Amino acid sequence: MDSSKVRAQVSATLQEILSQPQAWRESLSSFKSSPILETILRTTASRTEWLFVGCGTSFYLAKAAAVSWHILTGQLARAVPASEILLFPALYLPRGTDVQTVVISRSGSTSEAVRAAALLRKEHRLPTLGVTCTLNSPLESACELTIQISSAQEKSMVMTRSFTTMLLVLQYLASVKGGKKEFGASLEATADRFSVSLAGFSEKMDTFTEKWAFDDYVFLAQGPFQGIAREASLKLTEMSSSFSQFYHTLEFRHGPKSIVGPETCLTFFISESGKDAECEVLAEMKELGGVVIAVCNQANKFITASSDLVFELNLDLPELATLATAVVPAQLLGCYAGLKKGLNPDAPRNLSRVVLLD
Ligand code: F1P
Repeated sequence: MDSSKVRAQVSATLQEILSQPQAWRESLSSFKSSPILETILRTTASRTEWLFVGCGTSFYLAKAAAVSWHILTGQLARAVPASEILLFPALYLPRGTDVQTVVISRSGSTSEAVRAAALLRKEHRLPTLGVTCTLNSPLESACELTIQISSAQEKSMVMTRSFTTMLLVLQYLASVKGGKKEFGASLEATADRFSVSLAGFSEKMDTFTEKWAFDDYVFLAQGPFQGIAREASLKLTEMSSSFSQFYHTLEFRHGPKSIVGPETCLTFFISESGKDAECEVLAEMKELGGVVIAVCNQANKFITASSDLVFELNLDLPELATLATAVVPAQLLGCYAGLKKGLNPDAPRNLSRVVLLD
């Protein structure tokens, strides 16, 4: 067995990536039957606008949750980094609207997130809902209500299953709020359907990273997948200390494509509704010499012809229910690219598990 495989076996991060379906199953089932679900629905019944807040991965989760909230409930929803709430609150808190805030933090201790929750609640008198994987956290003390998802907690520094699990739980909440029962059932089916593909995805990505070496990574997506592309880019940077960028897929033509060459790895998250236009960009970047990874529900002949590696989710589920699964190939890419560089994805350079400020 080669050294990267040996190290992969002891990588807590890799084990957590591979344990995601189990965490999804447990967390959705306990959230569904928890009294907090009814309490949240009752106390937020009159809210018309939702503001999702977080830092780092939890901010990208806020983005994916906000877009899901809007689609499933029809209500206005936005996502902002906690730092914006602290530095420029007036930009995000229009007077006279009935805003529900949701502050997300795996640790429940990130200073900016906890301070933003306190500011929103105490100074702006806005209702605050915390979402965390940690029991008895400072975030819980700062918020009126808290969703705790302890079965998604991680040993690792880098957030993987906590991201996907918190996203699925927030999407489930949105499905109940929006009266979309079937969508809720789709989320519950995700774990069983996706677990069939996960080990194969991991092997494919391991082989791919062994073969290639890149200077730059790019993650491209449109619509509901934008938050996923941003999180994918962060995973790659954190675990492999590599340069990585994210754009809306069609925006990439407007300048950024100048970096494309054989040392550039471009990952496309292909949506169903934007598939044709996104596939055109994918083919163009292949023509320019880039190495292309496609993540899609089902590949068409254009994707197959122009990609070096294809991850088909193969989920017979609504597109929005596939967001959490779509990020998994990028989690694997970050982990295996880090191992190949001789790094330890469990202990990324310069990072701490929580950013605590004085
Ligand atoms: C947020 C976060 C992580 C990041 C880093 C520091 O943590 O920014 O996304 O990987 O290790 O913390 P949290 O507020 O969700 O606990």
